[in-house]
Amino acid sequence: MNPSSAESWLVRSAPVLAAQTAGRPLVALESTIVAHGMPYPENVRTAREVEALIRGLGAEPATIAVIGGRIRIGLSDDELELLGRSGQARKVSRRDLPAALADGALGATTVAGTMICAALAGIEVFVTGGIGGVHRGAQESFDISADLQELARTSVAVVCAGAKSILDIGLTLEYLETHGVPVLACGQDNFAAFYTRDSGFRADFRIDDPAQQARFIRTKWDLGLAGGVVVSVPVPEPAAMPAQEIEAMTRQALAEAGEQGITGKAVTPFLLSRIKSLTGGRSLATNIALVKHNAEAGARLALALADTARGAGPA
Ligand code: PSU
Ligand code: MN
Repeated sequence: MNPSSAESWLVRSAPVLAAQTAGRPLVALESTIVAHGMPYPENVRTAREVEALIRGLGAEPATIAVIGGRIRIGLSDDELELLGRSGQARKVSRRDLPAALADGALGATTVAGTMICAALAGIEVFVTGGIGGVHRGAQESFDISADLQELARTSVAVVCAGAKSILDIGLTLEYLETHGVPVLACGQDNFAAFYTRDSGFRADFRIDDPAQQARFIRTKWDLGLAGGVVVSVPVPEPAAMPAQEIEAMTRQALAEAGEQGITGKAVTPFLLSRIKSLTGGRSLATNIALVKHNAEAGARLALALADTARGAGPA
């Protein structure tokens, strides 16, 4: 890839440009969670609150989307509103990015899509809700999120509340191990499970301190070990869903997806939306709480990473 040819596809917002020029740390945010992961108007409200939290901690948020044939790094309030309420935005992963740009379509970037764009824009930290992963029954469906392959190749730290609990978490961790993607747990030993705190699987490394997380990540990249790092931050205890309840709802939603023949990129939005209805909206409140919590962890990590000079080597 020639970075200078990619640069012509990027449009940075004025605040993002100002932050980058001043050397202030940036935090990338995705837009699939806005367009496909949450209903309107909670999606747009949450997106704005997440941006404000990051700004309040001294980093600059950069929500990423495809608008008018360009990759937009940083959106205005009107653009967020457009993405959140249009209902027409495409879900844009690695596969979809060239088409969305060539067509001039409105595109909401997934974790994979956002990682690509963040890396092109020189942003090292990205906050989401929960990463995609290996779906339950993947031995039949082959449904493995492109997020995992992206983590294997694109050098961005992804702060999340683990992998979404609709997935096979054990297989997701196996996949990440195979591809050399370290999973750092923050605040506990185990990998988080999105709506709940504990997936029942130990993370590879526990690092609570953002400065130490930053050292780990910088060392990986200094060594030329390209690829992402997963930073797992459990949902705050008061906002977590009861594990048994969420598991029962997940099984029901999965069964309905099967009956209705839902496949491909429609699977995850369908499951999140069904679980929201089945829990009477409580899973949405959990999702909002965990994203905000991740935003704080991501802003702290971005500040710490900015303090570790690129390529500086051992202290
Ligand atoms: N986190 C959330 N809600 C979401 C997502 C993440 O709290 O909707 C999105 C991300 O964009 C992620 C996508 O990349 O779900 C996974 O989709 P799939 O399983 O089709 O790869
Ligand atoms: Mn999929």
